[in-house]
Amino acid sequence: MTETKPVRSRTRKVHWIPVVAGFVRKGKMVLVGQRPENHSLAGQWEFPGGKIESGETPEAALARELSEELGIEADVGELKLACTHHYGDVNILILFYEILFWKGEPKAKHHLMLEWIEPQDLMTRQIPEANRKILDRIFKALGTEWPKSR
Ligand code: DGT
Repeated sequence: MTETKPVRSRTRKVHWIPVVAGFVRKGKMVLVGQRPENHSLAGQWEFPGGKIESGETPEAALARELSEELGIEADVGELKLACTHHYGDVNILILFYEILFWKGEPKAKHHLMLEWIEPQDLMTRQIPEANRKILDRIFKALGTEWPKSR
């Protein structure tokens, strides 16, 4: 009788968290929010958004997050950028959508503070490493040139 060896999978289970974020635009400006104290990456400036819940489409998740965080009714536009990152043992996939139209005035219902900034101001802000490492792609998605002095 021939001995059959157990087949061992080489793939380890990886924990992925899908996240959506919005490039909320007003002319050249984009909206950023400062992450609250009791959350990871506290004090860092991010694009509003959050985790996709089970059964949600990414667009519905972003519309929900923008309603909860900013109190606006957003018309979720084009998917502009996707990236991955890992923090410790967690992997995140972030989908960035353009938000050109919405109802209501954004208010900081979740963030410490909201600010409309020029994309180039992201260079000098404390932003999540997931965003820092793709800043050139973020600038491109926002239609901004990578500063020549770098
Ligand atoms: P956490 O991370 O467990 O403290 O939970 P939340 O509720 O603060 O995080 P949430 O729901 O905003 O999830 C977004 C995750 O994606 C969080 O780990 C931070 C990360 N992230 C990286 N860049 C961005 C960004 O530009 N916008 C948003 N909204 N999240 C970002």
